[in-house]
Amino acid sequence: MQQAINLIKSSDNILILTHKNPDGDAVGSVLGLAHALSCLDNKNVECFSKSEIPEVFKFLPGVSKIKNQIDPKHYDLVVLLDCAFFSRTGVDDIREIASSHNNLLIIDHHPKNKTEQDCILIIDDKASSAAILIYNLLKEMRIKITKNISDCLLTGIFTDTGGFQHSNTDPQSLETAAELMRKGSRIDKIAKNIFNGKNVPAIKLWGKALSRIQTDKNTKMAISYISKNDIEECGAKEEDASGLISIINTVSDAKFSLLLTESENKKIKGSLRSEDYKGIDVSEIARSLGGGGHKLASGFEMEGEDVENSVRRIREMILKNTTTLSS
Ligand SMILES: [Mn+2]
Repeated sequence: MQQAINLIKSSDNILILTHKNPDGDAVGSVLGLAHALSCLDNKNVECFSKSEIPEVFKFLPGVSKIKNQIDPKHYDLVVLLDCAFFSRTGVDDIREIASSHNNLLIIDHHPKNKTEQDCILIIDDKASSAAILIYNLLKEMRIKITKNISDCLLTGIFTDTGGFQHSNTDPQSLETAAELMRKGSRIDKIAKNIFNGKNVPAIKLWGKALSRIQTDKNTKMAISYISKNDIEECGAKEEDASGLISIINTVSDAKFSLLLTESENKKIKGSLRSEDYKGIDVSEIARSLGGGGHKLASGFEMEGEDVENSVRRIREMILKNTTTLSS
């Protein structure tokens, strides 16, 4: 931690970036850290996300600071948040950044055995969110937590714990949330923006996916899908499917749930969820399909154009590849 603090203090030009398809923790952590470092003297802080920031997070203060292009200049420090590999940021030619910075700091809470080389790490896979790690870092640096910082970090904790409902909700998450509420942040406002700000096209899209949920005896999963056609017909956006997997995951007699989404450029995106008491590690399934993530929330991406065919194909692959299903 001290090494990271020294590095931050001695860097003037700092670039903060996160994984593509950023979630609330990614966006909240980037902005929380950016607000905090911008308060320090003589720091130029820039933020990057390859993907557009989902509409539901646009209430966060300073969201327009996140650019989707990197200014190709020299950075003293690049901070990678909520992931441990440049490849996760979706930047095509990573050498453009990698060669232009002196130091790399990774702050992440995903379980892993590898990270980028030659970097300073703040990694804790017991932490419910990257936002908690940022909070601890700022406390250690004695940076005053402003309302802007706390809104961003609380959003990160709130979303990564599924609104304090997932099994990663621990005393540290609640204590940190309480601290952030004392700075003036309000969970009800965050919840309203994230869960209750749905537009009609998004709800219609959820309806389509929910109406075709199937449970599968062999794989023990609840599965549904969204095609590009659905998104078009509903007048929705791909990001409107975010959060839907949690509803599919409420099917009681399934061990885990899977939502497949046909996305741009001939890719099928898969989101996997389970619950602690169901005794399954979905990250194992995700890894067998070329993805990764947490034990109870993982994802993968694969080539494919036809989502209905992919449902069949992926079901077979899951049956073949996964040993935990027999447990
Ligand atoms: Mn996270």
